[in-house]
Amino acid sequence: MRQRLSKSFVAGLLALGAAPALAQPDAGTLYKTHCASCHGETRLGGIGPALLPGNLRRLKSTRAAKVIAKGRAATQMPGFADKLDDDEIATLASFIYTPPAAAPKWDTADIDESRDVTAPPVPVSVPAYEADPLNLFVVVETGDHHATILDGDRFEPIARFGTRFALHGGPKFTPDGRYVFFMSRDGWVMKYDLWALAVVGEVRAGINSRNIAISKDGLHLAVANYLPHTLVILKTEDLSIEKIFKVADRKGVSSRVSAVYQAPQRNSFIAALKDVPEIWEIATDPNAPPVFGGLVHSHEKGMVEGLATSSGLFALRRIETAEPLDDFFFDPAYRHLIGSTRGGQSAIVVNLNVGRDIARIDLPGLPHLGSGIAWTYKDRPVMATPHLKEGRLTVIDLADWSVIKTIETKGPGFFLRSHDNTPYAWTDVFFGPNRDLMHIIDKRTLEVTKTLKPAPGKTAAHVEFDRDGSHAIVSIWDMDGAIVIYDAKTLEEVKRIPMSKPSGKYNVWNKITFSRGTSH
Ligand code: DHE
Repeated sequence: MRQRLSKSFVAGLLALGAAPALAQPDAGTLYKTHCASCHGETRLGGIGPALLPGNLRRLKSTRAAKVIAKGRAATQMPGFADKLDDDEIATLASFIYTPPAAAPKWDTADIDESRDVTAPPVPVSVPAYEADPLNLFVVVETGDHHATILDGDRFEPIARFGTRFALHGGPKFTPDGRYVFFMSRDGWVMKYDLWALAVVGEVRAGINSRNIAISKDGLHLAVANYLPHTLVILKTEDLSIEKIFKVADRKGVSSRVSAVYQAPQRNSFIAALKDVPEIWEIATDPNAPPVFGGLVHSHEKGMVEGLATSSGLFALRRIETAEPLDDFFFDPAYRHLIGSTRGGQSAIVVNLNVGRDIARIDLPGLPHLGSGIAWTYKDRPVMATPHLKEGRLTVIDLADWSVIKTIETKGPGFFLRSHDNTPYAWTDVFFGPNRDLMHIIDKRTLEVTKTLKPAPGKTAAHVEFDRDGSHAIVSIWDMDGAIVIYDAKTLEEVKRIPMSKPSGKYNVWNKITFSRGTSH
């Protein structure tokens, strides 16, 4: 308000032909005055998220202006409409979408400095509750940036805690199911002790991160970053840095990392690179044979940290592809991956053993391969994937890569789930007017057997089964949302628990056993 008065005062002076006493503050000054204390002087984030174009891709600038004016519910972001006028809000909204003059850096020292590891307030040697620790669900609630730990037998919450802003991707569990790691789009990695029910550490591994993967032995955690172009490997025990790969192809062309995955049978991490036609495989086996390093050219040593090793732990193998591939589905044996091509019209099958493309599958409508699931259909190994731009699922034969069937749905879907103990696969209709529907598909007939509408008008998305596959949990993606528990046989609702936009839920057992029906 004070600024508004001073502006009209300035306008008055101008009308009288006097020199202006005060000029409209520029964007940098506005940012420093109102935003820097929470979002950081260099916009890298602080209490609040980073405000850089790469981090804000998911927020329209008109929406950003609204958030500046009105604040963000259930967060510490206040509204500034009483301090700033519309022009100033628009100036700030546009400023945060402008790349900074100097590219932000996030190197070893920054990561080290951000690391904070603590012991649980009450250390335990057994779980501090009655529930089966291997049938817990971790529910990520992005509405108010919390996570809930749910007893998967009684479907009762047993803990709830605050997380960083905008978690993305599945949390990853140690093989014994004791610890879980979360990642935020701003690069924060949080370690949580599921026995003590306490946060035990945090580190910021990047500025704009994609996802994390844990090694087969649970000792290493890989963080895929868009900004900077790095793949960071942390020690799961204390979140300290083990290695930072500066990501670039053989010729030195730098690349963002789209995602990193654990390949358990191969004892490796596999990374999808956004900007160059290579797939990286990084050994997580201390005794990995020299084949990993055999493909690394020596001129790259100066460019990519840590490439001196050509065998053993973190040895790097590059698999060259005809074009950059994104969004991977792995067959259950982790011998092949299917990756989508840039145009979103087809997918390439890569044989990971021989290290080259072996088939192309015509898959128009932007397949969401990362949500793919596998099962056995008429004695054939198959997978199915939803499509982000078309209302259908495609079922593919994993023996010969042919399309067996296209299943029509009421709109494009995002997630798909099943469990070996159920004949059904559940898929959402994430986009469009039918986003409140959830289709249930019979894996034996490849037909839609039932369509649910758990909360009319609200997006129903993302399903996860409990340990024995007897129940399926559906999310209602709304600030005033819920998780809805269904009997997986009768397909009837059993219970509903209110939650704040529960974006995903993850069952400890299904994750640590790499169930064919769920994401990994
Ligand atoms: Fe995700 C997982 C990439 C947008 C919610 N998403 C993943 C994974 C990748 C990915 C590579 C697998 C990581 C893992 O679990 O380890 N997501 C992308 C994109 O490229 C895309 C399309 C664009 C982007 O902005 O990054 C994208 N994702 C979204 C969303 O808009 C969603 C719906 C809301 C959100 O929170 O951002 C979303 N993605 C999720 C969720 C998972 C996920 C809930 C974990 C699924 C699981 O069950 O494992």
